[in-house]
Amino acid sequence: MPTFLHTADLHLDTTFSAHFTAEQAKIRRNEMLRCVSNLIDLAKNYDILLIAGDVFDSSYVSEETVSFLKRKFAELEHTYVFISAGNHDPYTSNSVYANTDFGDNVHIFGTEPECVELAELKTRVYGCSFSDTYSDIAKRFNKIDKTEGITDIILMHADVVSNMEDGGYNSIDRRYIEGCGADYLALGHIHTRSEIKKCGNTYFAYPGLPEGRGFDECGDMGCYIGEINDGAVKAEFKKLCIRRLFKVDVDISGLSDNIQIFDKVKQEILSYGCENDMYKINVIGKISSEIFNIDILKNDIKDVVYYAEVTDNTQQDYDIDAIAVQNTLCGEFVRMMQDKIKDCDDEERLVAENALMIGLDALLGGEV
Ligand SMILES: [Mn+2]
Repeated sequence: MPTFLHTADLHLDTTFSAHFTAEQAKIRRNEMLRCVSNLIDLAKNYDILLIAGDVFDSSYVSEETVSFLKRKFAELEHTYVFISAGNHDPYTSNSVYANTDFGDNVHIFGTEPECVELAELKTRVYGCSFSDTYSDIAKRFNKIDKTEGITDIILMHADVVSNMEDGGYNSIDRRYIEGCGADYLALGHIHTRSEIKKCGNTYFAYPGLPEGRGFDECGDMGCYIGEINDGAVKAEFKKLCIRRLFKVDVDISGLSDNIQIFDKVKQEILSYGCENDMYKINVIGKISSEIFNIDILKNDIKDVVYYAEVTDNTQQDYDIDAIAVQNTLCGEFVRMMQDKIKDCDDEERLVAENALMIGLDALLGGEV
């Protein structure tokens, strides 16, 4: 009955070049190392540390990252470490895996399925690394012959799809999982954590990344910790991330000054996370462009949270009734559209009202 910590997709040495300055990127990369340092400290309490691929973001791995991992793995006196490399860090002859001695307690699976027996834990760990960006290693695993009293774990970077004939990132499907014969299939590849699921007698899960990197990796991130007893997997999520990312829509309709807008945005984003987190703020609603100033908001919000991106998706808030009585081209356009809207059914009305707004934007020189 081994205990385990299951992680995947560490993506160390991510460049972060899309949104960060070089300085910010360096700091963020170091925070990812900090997160993994905490993860390995936590792993000291477990028999097995399972890492299901994409340890590194690419074939470029810094010397600091390699020596950091060697040092931290060496601290794991009573924990076995297993790594099956993924599509971002395939096991090639030039890879870090082929050229680094990570220590006696660390087993990097090769590019053919292998089994390592841990006699004192009555456990067998099976794994295989990607040899290239694309792979179909799952198809080369034989069904496990169950032995009474032995726990079987498969560690693999794989994409769970509805039909495993589709796709090239080592696709597997539910029929495959049901037939593999493992007690636990420890997966990596999908960056969003899954629940611990079960198919036939096999439990399987994606732990997600321990530290989110972009706004498609939002919320709490961490790993699974648990144990396997007589084929039953009990595991729980453990939060590890240093910072969280959130995407938040804030509706500023009806607000009348930029102080009020800032207060509302601040209150809404901090209801999701805290000052140390990172936010992608989408400002929506109807408001006059005379009032809302995105530069003021950007400037004020950067003093409140660690990182914020702000986009303006507000609509111009026109005083339709006032325009309708004007003796101008805009007035004529509004009166014409209002006549049309009167005769519309519900579905057409939405389209016509939208057309009225777009028409006014065009006539009044706003963005179309
Ligand atoms: Mn990945």
